[in-house]
Amino acid sequence: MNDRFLKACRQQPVDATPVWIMRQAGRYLPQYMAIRRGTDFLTFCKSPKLLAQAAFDAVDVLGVDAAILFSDILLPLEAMGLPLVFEELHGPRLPEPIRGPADLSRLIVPDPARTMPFVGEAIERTLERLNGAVPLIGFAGAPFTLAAYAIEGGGSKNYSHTLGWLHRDPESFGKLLDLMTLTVIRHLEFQIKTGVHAVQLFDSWGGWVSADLYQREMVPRLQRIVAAIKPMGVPVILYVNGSTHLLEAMNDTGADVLSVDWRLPLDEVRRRVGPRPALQGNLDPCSLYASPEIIAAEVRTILAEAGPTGHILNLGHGILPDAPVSGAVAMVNAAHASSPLDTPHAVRSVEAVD
Ligand code: 1CP
Repeated sequence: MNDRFLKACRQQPVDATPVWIMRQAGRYLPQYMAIRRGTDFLTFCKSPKLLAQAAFDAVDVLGVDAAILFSDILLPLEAMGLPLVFEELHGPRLPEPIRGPADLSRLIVPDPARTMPFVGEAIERTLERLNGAVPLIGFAGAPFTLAAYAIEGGGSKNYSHTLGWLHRDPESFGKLLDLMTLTVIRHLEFQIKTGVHAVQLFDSWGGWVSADLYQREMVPRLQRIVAAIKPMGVPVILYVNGSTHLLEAMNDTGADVLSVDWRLPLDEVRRRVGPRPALQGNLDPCSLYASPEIIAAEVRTILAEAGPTGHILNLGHGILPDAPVSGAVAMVNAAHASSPLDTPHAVRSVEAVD
């Protein structure tokens, strides 16, 4: 197996910087659009054969060093008892959101093997399809992001229902976070037992929370998840979008890899978090609209800022639906053209070491 990705998660030396792309099997990829045609998104997410093909196609087209399970962070919410619909133009929606403590009784902590057998079967089929070529990443939403979807019922401009509840009644909000935490632990354990080689927690909306509240309410729950997963021996990646004010809190979770957005250079991230976690990121998703030469130059800058070990190249958030495939390929090629052990540290990193 190509194990660059797993080695980098463990901060071991690699022959070239590993790379994969968040949402690499999404709408920008003609192969995905072709196999999705005629199947609504939720039916697609429960069709293991199609899911395996989608995950495999992304690896095949891009040449990335890891596959990611094709699923969605919102499926466990359906298993918890919240109806989930997908509207072609608007994306996922939860038409019966929860808005306060009285609604908590509508939620259960599901047994994933029973309520989401299609996830297990998708993992088995994806592993078969990959045939050992690259590792497979499993994932779940982080408790806050899942809670926010359950409360808002979909995307939101200001998360007022969610943050309003958190400020008004942190105790019952904490109960909701605990339900999400248990659900996430069971979901990740299920995926790891079925064979994924690493897991990523997506806290896509975590950046909306202040540093204080994140430290108080989110970090203990994320620590619980990391502590439950760690003994299973697979690396845990924590991704937070808009995380500039949260880097220290993210590091306190004990995650093996911190995945960060594009807003800060990685040498600065490294100075803030210290030597221990590996780092994943952090090309601006909009870089992919530039020429291959510009993309390669931006990747080289990131690799120099990241230093020679413990870096996985990725975007700072998911690839956008209209991004050119050629840009994604240019990004992958630029990472593979690197020889990390020969790459000098960025000047700023050397100063930091001094
Ligand atoms: O290759 C892959 O990564 C595909 C697997 C995958 C993953 C990891 C999908 C398929 N979704 C996700 C995670 C996910 N889902 C996240 C975290 C990542 C991120 O921040 O980008 C989030 C926030 C969701 C929720 C979601 N699902 C949205 C965003 C809605 C909003 O208002 O914020 C959307 C549009 C979806 C649908 C979805 N999930 C996946 C795909 C390919 C799609 C698009 C479906 C389609 O229109 O065909």
